[in-house]
Amino acid sequence: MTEIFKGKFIIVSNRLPLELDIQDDNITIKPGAGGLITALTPVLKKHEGVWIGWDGDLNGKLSCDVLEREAASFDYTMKSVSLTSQEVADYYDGFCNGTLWPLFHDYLGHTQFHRSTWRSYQAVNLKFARNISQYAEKKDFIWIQDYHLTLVGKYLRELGARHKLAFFLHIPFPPWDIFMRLPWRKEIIEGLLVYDSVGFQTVKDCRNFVQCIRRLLPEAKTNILKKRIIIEYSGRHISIGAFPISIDFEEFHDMAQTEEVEKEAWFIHENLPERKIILGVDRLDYTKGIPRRLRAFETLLEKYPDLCEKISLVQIVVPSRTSVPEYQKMKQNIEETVGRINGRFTVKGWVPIHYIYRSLTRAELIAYYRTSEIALITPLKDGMNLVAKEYCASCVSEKGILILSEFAGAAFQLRKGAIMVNPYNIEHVAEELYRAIHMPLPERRSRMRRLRNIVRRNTIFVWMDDFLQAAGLKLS
Ligand code: GDG
Repeated sequence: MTEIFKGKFIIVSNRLPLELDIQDDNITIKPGAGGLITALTPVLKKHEGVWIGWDGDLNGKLSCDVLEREAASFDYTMKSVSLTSQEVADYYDGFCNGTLWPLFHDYLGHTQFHRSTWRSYQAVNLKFARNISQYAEKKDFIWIQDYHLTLVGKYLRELGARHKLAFFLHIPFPPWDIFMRLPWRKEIIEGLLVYDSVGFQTVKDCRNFVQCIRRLLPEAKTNILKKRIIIEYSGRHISIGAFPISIDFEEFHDMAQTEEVEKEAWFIHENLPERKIILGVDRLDYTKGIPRRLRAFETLLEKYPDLCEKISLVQIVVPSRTSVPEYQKMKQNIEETVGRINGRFTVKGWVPIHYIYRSLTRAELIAYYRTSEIALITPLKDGMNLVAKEYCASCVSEKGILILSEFAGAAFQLRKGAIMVNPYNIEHVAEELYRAIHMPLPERRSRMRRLRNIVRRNTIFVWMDDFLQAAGLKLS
C-alpha cells in the first residue's frame, strides 16, 4: 500500500557526490560528475535528503566537520564514511572494480576472485551499515545505490533495522551462466533479497536476476504482477522491477539554448569550420568500447576517402580510476590509436580526431552535444548510458543522429529512433556512420523528434516516482 512518507530520505552510495581538492591544508569541495550523481542530484534538490557515502579522502585530512561546513551550500546534507587506504585497495579497487564490475559486464577474462577482497567487501558493507544506523530513524527510507553496497541491507537488518530498504543496480545484472562463476554468488543473491524492493535498469537484467534466484534458491517463489515481479523468500515479499534511469530533460533542453552554451558552441564551430562533427563521450573504461570506435572511424576514412576534411571525430574521455594500472594502460592504448589514425590521415588544416582527456564543464559538454551532427555511443555493455539521453535532450535543432550500441541499457528505450549497431562489428559501425552522414534531413528530424519525445516522457523524475511507487512510498 502507498502511504505519504514523512521521514528522512536517505541515499547511500559508495562515493559522496563531490570532488575533493586537497592542497596542503587547503580543502575545496565541488559537486562531482558521473552517471549516478547526475541522475540523483535533481531528485535530492527537490526533496530534502541525506546522502551517505565515502568522501574520497585517502589521507585522513578531511574531518566530518570540514566536510559538512564545505558542503553546507549543497541542497542536501552529507554524511561521510571514512575508508582506510587498505580498504580502498581491497574493497573498492579489488572486489568492486576487480570482481563485480567486470563480471557484471560479462568480462570474465578481467574478473579476479580473491577471498581477501571479498572479506574486505563484507567488512566495508558492514561499516556502511553501522554508519547509516547512527543517522537513520525508524520512519526513514533508505535507498542503497549500486554494486558496491549489495550487502548493506543484510547488515542493517542484522543490526536491528526495521526501515523500508530499497536497492538500485546501475550496472547490468549478468546472465546466470556468468554470475554462477562467482564463488560468493549465494551470499550476493541472498543479500539482495533482504531489501523490500530491488530495481534494475532493464527487463533483461530483472530476468537474469530471477534466473539466478531460481537456480540458487529453488524454494523462492516468483509471482509476476503486471510490470513487477514479487519474490517470496524466507517469509518475506521482495518487489523486483525494471526502472530505466534517465535525466532531467528540461535542464538539458533549456541549457542548450543559453547564451553560455551558444558561446561555447560558436568556439567549437570556429575551430572546426564546415565539418560534420561525430561525438564520443565516455568515462575511461574498457566497457565503453573506445578503441573499437576509433577503429570504426578509421575504417570509414579508409573506405570513403572523400570524407576526409569533411568530418571530424571529437572523442572526450573523462579520467576514471586513474590509479589502477589497467586503466593507465587503456589510456595509453587509446592515445596511441588516436595518434596512429591522426598520423595516417591528417592533412594541412585538418586533423581527423580531436581527443580531449579531461572532464568538461556542463556548458562545454552541452555545447558539444548541440553542435555534433552524430553521437557515436558504442559501449560493449552498459547499464543504461546517460550520455545517449543527454545528447537527445540537448539536440534542440532536431537534426542530430544517435548511433547506439545494442548492448547499452538505453537501447531498450531508444532503438526506434537511433541507428542501432553491434560495436564488435567494426565494418558495420563504419557503414552505419556513412549512412548517418548522408541521411536526408527529414529522416534525421523524424528520428530525433521521436527520440526526444521518448526522453521527454521518461525523465529522472518518472524513474524516481516509478521506483518509489513500486517500493510503496509516496513523497507528497
Ligand atoms: C553508471 C553506469 C548508467 C561525462 N563526461 C563529462 C560529464 N559526463 C557525465 C555525463 C553523464 C555521466 O557523466 C556518464 O554517465 P553514463 O550513464 O554514460 O555512464 P557511467 O558513468 O558509467 O554510469 C551507466 C549510470 O551509472 C546511471 O545509472 O547509465 O550504465 O555505468 O551524465 O553527462 N560531465 C561533465 N563533464 C564531462 O566531461 N560535467
